[in-house]
Amino acid sequence: MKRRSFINQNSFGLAGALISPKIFEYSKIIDTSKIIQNTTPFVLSTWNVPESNQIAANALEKGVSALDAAVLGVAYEEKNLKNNSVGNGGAPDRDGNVTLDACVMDHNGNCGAVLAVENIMHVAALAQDVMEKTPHVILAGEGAKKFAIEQGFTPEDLLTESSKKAWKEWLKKGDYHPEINVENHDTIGMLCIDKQGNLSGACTTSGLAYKMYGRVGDSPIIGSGLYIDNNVGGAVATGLGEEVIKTVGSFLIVELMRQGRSPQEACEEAINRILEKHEGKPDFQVAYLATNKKGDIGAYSVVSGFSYTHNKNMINQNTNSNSVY
Ligand code: SD4
Repeated sequence: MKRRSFINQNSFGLAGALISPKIFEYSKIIDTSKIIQNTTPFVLSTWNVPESNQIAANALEKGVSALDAAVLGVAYEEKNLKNNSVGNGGAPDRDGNVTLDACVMDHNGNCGAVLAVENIMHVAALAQDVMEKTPHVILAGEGAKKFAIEQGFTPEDLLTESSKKAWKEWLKKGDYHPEINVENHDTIGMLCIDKQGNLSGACTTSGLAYKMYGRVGDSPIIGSGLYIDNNVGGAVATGLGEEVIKTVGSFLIVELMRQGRSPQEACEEAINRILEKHEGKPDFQVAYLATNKKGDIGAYSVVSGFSYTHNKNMINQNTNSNSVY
C-alpha cells in the first residue's frame, strides 16, 4: 500500500497504529538478521504529543526506518484538528489561506522539503516524496501541490470552522504582528533512531498564525527547523522562525555537538546566539530540542513553557521545560 493511501485511510488512533498494514508490510520487507537488536528505538518530539510518539515508537519496534517512523508519527498531528499549528486545522495566514511547511532528513543526509503548500494535509510525507521521487530538495507553493496531486495526495480544505472563527476574531483588530508566544504554537519536530541505529527526522507546521501570504519560516528549511548528521546527532526547532533562520539553529546545534558539546550545552548556546542579538527580554519564543547518537537529550528555550515528549521503549515521558528565565 502506498504511503498516501495508508495515511488517508488510517484514523491514526493508537489501535490503528498498532495494527497498521503499513507496519506489517515493513516488517515483511526488513531483513531482521541485519537489525541490531540491542539498539533501543528512540522518539523525541517537540511539545506534548504522546500519540504521535507512540505511533512512531510502535513503528520503530516493528523495524520501520527512522525516517518512515518520523513521517508516520507527525502525520497524527497533521490530522489532529485540535492542533492548530500543524496540518488540518492549522491557523491560516492573514488572508485566510492555510499554507503548510515541512521537511524531512534521513541518516544518509538526504533531505526534502515543501514550502507554503495549500490543501495538502500530510506535508511531511510530501517532503519525503520530494526527497525520494524527484532530483530536488525543495518544492514550493503551487508546484508542490501539483506534485502532491500527481503522487496521489487528496487536495482538501484545511481551514476548519474553529480556525476560521479565530482568524475572523483576529481580523477585527487586524494588528499585523506575527504572533508567536508560548501558547499558540505546536510545530512538530520529531527525531527518531531506529533499530539499525540510524537517526532521521521530520518537521511539520502551518507556520506563524496570521502570517503574510507566502511567508515561510524555519520549519521546512534544512539546517534551521531540522538537521541530522547520523554520525553526531540531530536537532529540531520551534518558535519564531525568523530568529531560527538567522542563526541556522538546528545546524548550529549539530555542529556544536560535533565539536564536543552535549545536546543540552549545544541547545543553550544556540538560544544564546539569538539572545545576544536582542537587548532586554525578547517578546518571542524559540525552542530547540536535540539528541546525540547515544540518545542524550538537550532542550532549551527563550521563554519557559517549552515541553517535549521523549518516548523510549514505548514509555512516554512528558518532561518539563528549560528556560533562560
Ligand atoms: C514558523 N517555527 O513558521 C514556525 C512556527 C512554529 O509552532 O514553531 N509554530 O516560524
